[in-house]
Amino acid sequence: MASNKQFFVTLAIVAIILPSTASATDYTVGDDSGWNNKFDYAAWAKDKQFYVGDTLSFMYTPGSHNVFKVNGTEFDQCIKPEPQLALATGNDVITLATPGKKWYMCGVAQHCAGGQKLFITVQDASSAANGIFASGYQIVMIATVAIGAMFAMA
Ligand SMILES: [Cu+2]
Repeated sequence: MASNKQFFVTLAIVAIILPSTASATDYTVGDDSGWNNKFDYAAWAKDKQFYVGDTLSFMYTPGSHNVFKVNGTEFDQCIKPEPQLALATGNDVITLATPGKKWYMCGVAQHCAGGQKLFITVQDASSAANGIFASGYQIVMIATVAIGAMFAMA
C-alpha cells in the first residue's frame, strides 16, 4: 500500500503549506488607476484588510510621481522627506513587514496636498481572523491525514 501512504504524505504537505501561502495578497494601489493625483486613496483603502506579508504595488509613469514612506505628521502636513529616500521606479513594490499604521505620499509638486497619499493599518496575520481560521484548518487537516494514514498502513 505504498501508493496510499504517498498520497497521504502529499496531502499532508499540501494541507499544511497551502493556507500560509494563500494568505498573502498583492495590492495594486488604486487598482487600474494606479498611483496618481486624481484618485481617492482613502476610499480605496477603506474596506480593505491589510496583513503582514501582503505587498503594495505603486504603479505610475516614472518622473510623473514617486513614493515616500512617511510618518503621521509628514502625512498630515505633506512634508517631503529627503529626495534620495523616494521610490521612483514607477513599479515600486513594498512588502508590509510589520503591523501598525503606515503612511505613503507622492513628493512631486503639490500632489500630496491634492490627495495623492495613502494611509493604511497593517494587522498581524497571526492575530487576525483569517490566521485563526488557517491554524484551525491546519489542525483539522492534520487530524484527517493522521486518521487516513492509520487506515492506509493497516
Ligand atoms: Cu504624484
